[in-house]
This record gives sequence, structure tokens and C-alpha cells, in this order.
Amino acid sequence: MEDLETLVERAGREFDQACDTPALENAKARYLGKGGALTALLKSLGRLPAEERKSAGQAINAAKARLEQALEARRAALAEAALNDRLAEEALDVTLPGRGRGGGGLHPMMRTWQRVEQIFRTVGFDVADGPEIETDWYNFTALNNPENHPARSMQDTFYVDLKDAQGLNLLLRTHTSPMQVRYARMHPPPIKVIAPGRTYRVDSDATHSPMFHQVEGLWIDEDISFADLKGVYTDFLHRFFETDALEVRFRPSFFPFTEPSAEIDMMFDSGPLKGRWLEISGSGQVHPNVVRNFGLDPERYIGFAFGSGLERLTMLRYGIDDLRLFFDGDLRFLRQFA
Ligand code: 2NM
Repeated sequence: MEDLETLVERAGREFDQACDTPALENAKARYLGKGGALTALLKSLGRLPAEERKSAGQAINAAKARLEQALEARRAALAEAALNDRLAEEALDVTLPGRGRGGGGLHPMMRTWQRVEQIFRTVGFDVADGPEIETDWYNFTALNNPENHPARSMQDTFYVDLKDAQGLNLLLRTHTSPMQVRYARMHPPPIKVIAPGRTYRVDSDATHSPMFHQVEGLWIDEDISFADLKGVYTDFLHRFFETDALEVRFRPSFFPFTEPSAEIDMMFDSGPLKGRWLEISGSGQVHPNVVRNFGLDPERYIGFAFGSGLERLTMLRYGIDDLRLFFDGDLRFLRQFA
């Protein structure tokens, strides 16, 4: 039979080496459990001669007491270590500085939107806002778009599977001009308004997004001419780009809602885009049919309108070369404008 002292020593070592509670309880089972080594010794007492039984029993019981003490000590040490681990893990350093609340920032498109409103307000334009879901009358018919115009096709326009209260077809506005028609029908001349906002067309590639932003301008009175258009728009470009060192030209074009019509091109006199004509806007003298749909007499009222893309203005102002950056939500890009 193994020497009692050796057995106690071996058990003590195994208790001390148990690195967690399950390991310790397994070690306990090997010595003090039902089938444990010490328990087996106690059971074997009955086979000893009577004169040895008493002292052997005392020795085994003393060994058992020492082992139980060692077990308790190890249990306490493990519990304390676990508690310390938890305290370290859940520590809260109340002396750390606060993280603060990250400040939000305006999207570059919104900066342009606000900037455009500000500039036109200073020269007397009102700002109008209205529905992005329109009837085809406001979006097309009132604007002198012929019934068979390709812009009306499903390939170019998002139609909505619902009709309005009067049973009219609904669609996502393809430009902000319908808002100008609404405004003109509610306000007597002089009408001097811009309509900035979101517009939608079935178009999606590197340079077109199905949702984009426009600002359209309208000035109607008894004597508003193309000269006024040239003055207003050139002044706008000077102020938007914060420089007079840019050229502006009006190039004949066609739009159903204006006659005559012109593309507005601009060219910087310096900087990386120097010397290149850039298309910046459509424009023209409002067509008599459209003036009539404003509820006005085209023999008496005349004026101009223009329509510019806010994405294009933003890209030129900040030197952004990829339209998709506006829609990616990449903070590395957006933070530059915060
Ligand atoms: C453009 C180009 C030319 C335009 C016309 C009107 C309205 F309401 F008066 F008929 N609003 N905007 C217009 C004219 C828009 O965008 C390229």
C-alpha cells in the first residue's frame, strides 16, 4: 500500500496544480470521492488486525482532514482569482476623458442646395418646394411636352401604380418644373422663383443616378428678356464659384417648354479646368403654351426659365470626379465637407 504521507503530498500537489474549479473537483474525486484513493484506504481498515486498526484509522482520518483543508484553501484561491479576473475585465476607468458626440455634417449636395437658395434669395427669388410624386399633367402636359414625347415612356420615367384622387396618372417628377407650374398658378406676376429638389429618371450608370437634384429658375413679368437671363445666370455663376474669372456662353438648343432655348456653357479662366467649355444648364424663354398653362396671357407675360443639375455644380465647385461618391455614404469622403 502506498505510503500515506506520499499520497497526501501527491494529492496536495494535484490540488495546487488544478487551474480551475472543474480540474480541482476532478482531483478531489480521485482522492476523497467514493472511489477515491483515501476512501479506499478507509474501506480497507476492516481487513487489518484489530490492534493496528485504531492507529491506522487515526492516521487516515488525519490525512483526510489535511486533504480537505488543502482542498478548501485551493477552492478559495481559485474563487478569488476568478473574482479578480472579472473585476479587471469589467473595470470602468472613470478618469478617462469622455468620447464626446461626433458632430454631424452637411452632405456636399446639401451645401450646394443651401448655397444656391442663398444666392438667388439675395436677388429677389422666392424658393418653392413641392411634391416629388406628380401627375403627368404637371410634369409633362403643362410643360408643352407632346403626348408622344420619349421622356414620357416607361424607359425614361418612373410611373407609380396608383392614380390620384381625380384618377390622374402619377409618376416621380423628372424635373422640378412642375413645381414652377404650381407656383405660377398660385402667385400673380411678377413671378420670380427657384425650385430646387430631388428628381427621378430611369437612368443609372457612372454619370447618371436614378435620383438626382435640380434647381430650376423662373422669372415672368411683362418685360423679362433673354438679357435678364444672361445677367441673372452669369451673376449666379460668379457668386457660386466665388470668382469673376469665368466665361459664359449661350448655345442654341431645344426644349419643349422654352422657345428659343439655349444650353448655358461656362469656362474657367484659371485652375485645373481652365480653357474647357463645360455644360452647366439648360435655359430659354418660356413657351407661350406654358405661360398659358400658368393661367397667364402669353401676349402680356413673358420671361425665362433655366434648369441646372446640383450634382454637376457640386462636382465642379469641389473638384469631385465621380458622381457615385455622393451616394456611397463613405465617411472618408463626407468628412471633408463637415
Ligand atoms: C430646363 C431648361 C429650360 C424650365 C422651364 C420651366 C417652366 F416651368 F417655366 F416651364 N421650368 N424650367 C427649363 C427650361 C428647364 O432644364 C434643363
